[in-house]
Amino acid sequence: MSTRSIASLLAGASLTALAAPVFAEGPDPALQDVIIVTGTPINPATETRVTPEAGPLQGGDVTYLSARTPGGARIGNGELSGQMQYRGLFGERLNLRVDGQRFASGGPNLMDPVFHYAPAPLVSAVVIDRGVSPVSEGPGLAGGADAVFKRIDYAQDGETRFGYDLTLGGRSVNDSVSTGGVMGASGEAWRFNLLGAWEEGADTEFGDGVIGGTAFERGVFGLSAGARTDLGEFTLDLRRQNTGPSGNPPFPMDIRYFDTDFARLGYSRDFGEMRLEARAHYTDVAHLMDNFSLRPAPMPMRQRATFADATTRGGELSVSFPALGGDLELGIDGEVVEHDVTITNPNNSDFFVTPFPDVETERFGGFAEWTGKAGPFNTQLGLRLDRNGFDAGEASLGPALPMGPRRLASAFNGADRSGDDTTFDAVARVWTPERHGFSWRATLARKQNMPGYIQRYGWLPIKASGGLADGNIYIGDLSLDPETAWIAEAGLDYASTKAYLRPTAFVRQIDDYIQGVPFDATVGVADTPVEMIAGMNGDPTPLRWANVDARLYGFDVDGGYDFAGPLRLDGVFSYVRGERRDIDDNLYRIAPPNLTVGLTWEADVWSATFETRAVADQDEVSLTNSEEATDGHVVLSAYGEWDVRESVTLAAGVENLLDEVYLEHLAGYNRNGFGDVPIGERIPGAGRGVFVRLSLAR
Ligand SMILES: [Cu+2]
Repeated sequence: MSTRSIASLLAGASLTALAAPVFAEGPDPALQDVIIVTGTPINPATETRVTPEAGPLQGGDVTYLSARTPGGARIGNGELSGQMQYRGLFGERLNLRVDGQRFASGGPNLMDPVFHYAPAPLVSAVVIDRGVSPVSEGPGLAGGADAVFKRIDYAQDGETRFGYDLTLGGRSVNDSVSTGGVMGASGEAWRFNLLGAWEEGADTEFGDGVIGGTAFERGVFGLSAGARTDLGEFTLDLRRQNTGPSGNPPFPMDIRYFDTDFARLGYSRDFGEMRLEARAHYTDVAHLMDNFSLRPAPMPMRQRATFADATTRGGELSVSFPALGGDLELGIDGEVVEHDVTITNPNNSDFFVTPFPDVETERFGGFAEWTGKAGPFNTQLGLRLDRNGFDAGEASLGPALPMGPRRLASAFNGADRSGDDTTFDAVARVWTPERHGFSWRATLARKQNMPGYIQRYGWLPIKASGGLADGNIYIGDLSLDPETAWIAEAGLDYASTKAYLRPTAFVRQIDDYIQGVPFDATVGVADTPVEMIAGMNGDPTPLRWANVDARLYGFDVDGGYDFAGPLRLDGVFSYVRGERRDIDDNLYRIAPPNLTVGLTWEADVWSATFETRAVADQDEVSLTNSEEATDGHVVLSAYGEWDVRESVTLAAGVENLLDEVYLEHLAGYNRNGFGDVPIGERIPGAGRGVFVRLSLAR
């Protein structure tokens, strides 16, 4: 084994085959996994080579990438609507950020989950909070992740620097292109870059034909700038994303557009040993979806076009300074979020209804986080307290709506829709300094999560479930309590010159876990207005959101071994089990046990990997959500990369070598009549296809 590969093993440079972690990056490897996506090395001190991630290009959605990490999985609700699952939790339970910014999605079914706004060509790294997120990053039930954007950073040497970091990719399985990146200039005291991305694809093919409604298009443009002055550092980030018509086969509707604006102002200044940071941010989402333009149109009477808007205004202020033998960070933060949704029929102006009228939630919180040495241990201790308020406006309906919805609307309008709750988080993490290659770690945490606006305010029986895509109609509950998770984890990180291994076992006991339960005791008997309307809308057994008791536990590990000579083996294994504690049932949409192993031949300027991904059956399914079991499968891929010359890297490969037809357990059930997947069947994985990706960076 050469010195280069030893160094790169530690720096993660050559471990990119499975998007394996970068050990020498970030605040501490015990706390975070860093997946380098492409281009710019994050830490120039340990990495000078351009090291594009050599995993197969599976699309522009970075959740394909986070799914390749321990505990990671992807909820497939559309090519641009993938949700990260982490140790069995997904959706708004995870604390997800795009380039450090928190914001609310616009779609009531999360057609635009947070990472919808992080197209892969713009992302330099996905930083995953291992296990639980630190309280300083905001609330969230357990773990989280940040999709960090590429950037032309301040120059180091006093000279003006021009730089770019671009990715050009294509896949044959859906005739897609995925291009974008950043370009700009910087000096020691200033930096400026433009950013942009364009992605477009046709329907995805699989062994038995095409998957209808999987075409997509998305464009982003914006800028990032910073200035270091005598008064401190100022930063500005502006970005616009226009998502065009993009299919969501597991949902009743498809994306017509998302027009979303992001803005952020930042300020930081050092006063001796104290550091002050402040940020103000704004996000505005405008969304239209419908059930007729990207799938067989229903009769004019049943055509629907739904407008949804969301606005987030937020800010953060923190100071950090040495204290008690470590570093103490004290901060306040918060945001005001507005949601509004209107369902229309484009053929009948008398038909409109507001299922989530003028919902407003606000949060104001404070935290204290101390990082330092406690005896022989490295320690992170955090406390967070948040005050959460919520309110909704009055539902309105057009004259074309029948009596049933009218009665429900007037009951909703007569109810007390406002309230508040205090949530409290505590995190304690310890890990030992690395000794003989070993670092032991343990986490204890209590985390809380507010009910979502869908779960609280859904007064109209419709299939808006915050992205569950289980086909059920849901009804909200104004009196839901916050979810409370009690989390324990233990694991170790081992790294030597030849091998690495990072196993973790975890348990998450969740009280007041919010999920659907049968609407009443007489399931299937339409003896309430809700059940009658739900029956007319296609689900005679609707669910209502309720606080139940749940538990998630499991084990995951990644590891690798560098054989004598150019051969290397890397692998990731994840196992998670989710169950109800109050009744005999499983949690919905939990990833089956899975193992990915890559065997890599690594030469000086090129490498080639043969990858096997084995997924077990999943029959621990949720009866409440009518979830279907899936069979296991094995998918083979091969790919490689070549450093053509400095700052130019070419990657290429074949995914699904044997053109296997397989069902992803976490993909939804097809509801789009176009294409070759029968309605009601789980959406299959992509068929055989080649990809190429060219990365240019300097
Ligand atoms: Cu939508």
